[in-house]
Amino acid sequence: MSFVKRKVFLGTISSVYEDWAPYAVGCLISHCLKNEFIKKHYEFLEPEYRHKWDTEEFNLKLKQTDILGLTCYVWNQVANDKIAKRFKEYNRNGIVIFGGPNVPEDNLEDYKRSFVDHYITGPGELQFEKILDPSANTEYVIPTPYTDGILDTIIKNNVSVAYETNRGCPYRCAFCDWGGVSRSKIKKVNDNDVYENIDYILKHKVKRLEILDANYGIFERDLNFIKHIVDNKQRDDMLLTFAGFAKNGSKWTAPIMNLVMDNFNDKKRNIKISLQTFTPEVLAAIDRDNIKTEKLLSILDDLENVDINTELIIGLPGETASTWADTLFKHKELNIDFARGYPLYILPNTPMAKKEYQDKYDIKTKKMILPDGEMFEMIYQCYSYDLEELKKIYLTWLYFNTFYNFGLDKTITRESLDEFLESPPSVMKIHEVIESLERIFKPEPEFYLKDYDLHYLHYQLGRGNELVYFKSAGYPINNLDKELRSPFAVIT
Ligand code: B12
Ligand code: SF4
Repeated sequence: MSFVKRKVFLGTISSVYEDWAPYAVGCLISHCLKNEFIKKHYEFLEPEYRHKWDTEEFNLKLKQTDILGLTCYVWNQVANDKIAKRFKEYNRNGIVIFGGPNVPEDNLEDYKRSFVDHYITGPGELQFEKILDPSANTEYVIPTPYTDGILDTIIKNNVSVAYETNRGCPYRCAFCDWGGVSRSKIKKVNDNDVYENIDYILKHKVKRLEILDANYGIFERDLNFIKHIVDNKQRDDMLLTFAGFAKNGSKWTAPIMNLVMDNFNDKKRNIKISLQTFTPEVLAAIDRDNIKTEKLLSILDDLENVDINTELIIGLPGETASTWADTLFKHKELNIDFARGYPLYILPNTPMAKKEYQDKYDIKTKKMILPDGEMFEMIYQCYSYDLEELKKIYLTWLYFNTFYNFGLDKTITRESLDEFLESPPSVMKIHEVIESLERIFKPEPEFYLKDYDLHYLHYQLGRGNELVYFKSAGYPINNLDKELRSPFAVIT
């Protein structure tokens, strides 16, 4: 008897900045195609990944689809909602499945949508397989979508490529969704599969390979993988980036960083120490006091001429303008040349998103809504700061970022910071930044970001404008290639 296979269309839609091969749904397809029942009864259409997804070809595929599955992240939730609604218009009886980190484990009722049939949280391979084949009873092995050929066409489209040699993280930092129970155990991909997948990726001459492991360098084999990449890479300008390095002083981390810096174009300084803050009280509040700062910094001793940068989070609970300035000025003491600061978001499935956590630290949050409707949640007040203090925290960042990070004046001190806060140079138009911060963090449930506020918070965190001036006035500026694009002018 012949029958028509049901068509499954999956998508991991990229962020607006860069198109990435749809690794997450590639994993689901790779896993499911090992199931004979599924192979026989379902056909997987080529997955979608482009942030400009709304094409004629895409709509044609959507019209043929029986089951639609989408990866939800903070950056693509609105796009996914639009796609799913459109699909239901085309096919009222079609099935929609939402998975990915933006689907909440708690408070699912608040998130539920009338046009979604199934919600999956945590690693999706087994759960998705069960939807397609309820009798499935498979073991969970991290899939190999690249060598299985699932992304064969897409990888040729100049996309960035993500790959994991292990999955999970043993830590539970309060701001991170890996702190969720389902992801806390580290599960390794076997050595052979890693080598084969790396070879496949390199053979396709990708422009960027990002290794997704949360603690790269934790195992000795991690160094061998990098040696293999160095020996076999096919293009000199390939970028090798990392989601996170080992936190508690692995002896493999420094040799890995040295190798990467010696062999890869790294203008954007992807070799980083994810510090978040130096403030002990904050580290305790974010459940990161089990990651020892000294151990993290011990990597510095073994690095050869590596210009390292740190990653920090602005506005963690427990921080004040003064502790934040301590963290920033410590960079000078330690001879770290550049710090990358990110505003704190409250993400679903993180300990920080839970009511008990927010009650404990007296946290008040608001939703920041982007012009395209995408939304992220931020703290405007907690036990250690109110609006006035938070403004000071961001202004301290602006000062440090402008003068220290970009090399305008590496001699800045706490005293010069005080002078700056007292009477900022008029050319920097600080009043604009202050007014913007007041709008952004005003105590209210939500805020629609647009114009200056959008650029300030979402794209540039206040940097850019002042640098245009300083550059045109002939001051030397370093690190311009790192991440500087002014919202108001292009600095060349
Ligand atoms: C690569 C990456 C990026 C890339 C973008 C990738 C892209 N496609 O565009 C870059 C570097 C640009 C990026 C940027 C950011 N990122 Co990022 N990023 C990642 C990273 C490291 C890997 C994602 C990945 O491929 N994982 C591997 C796959 C296999 O895991 P997965 O996505 O969870 O998929 C599994 C399950 O979720 C589930 N599943 C997934 N999809 C589906 C679909 C269906 C139908 C089903 C059933 C199941 C299912 O099954 C999959 C297999 O088990 C993750 C951390 C991580 N290691 O996951 C963070 C992560 C996704 N990023 C995150 C964040 C917050 C950001 C930023 C906002 C950071 C910042 N503060 O600036 C920016 C946002 C960019 C923007 N403004 O647009 C958060 C997202 C949280 C959330 N709720 O969405 C994560 C989880 C990091 C974290 N620990 O908090 N990121
Ligand atoms: S921030 Fe890094 S170390 Fe902490 S839970 Fe997330 S992935 Fe793990």
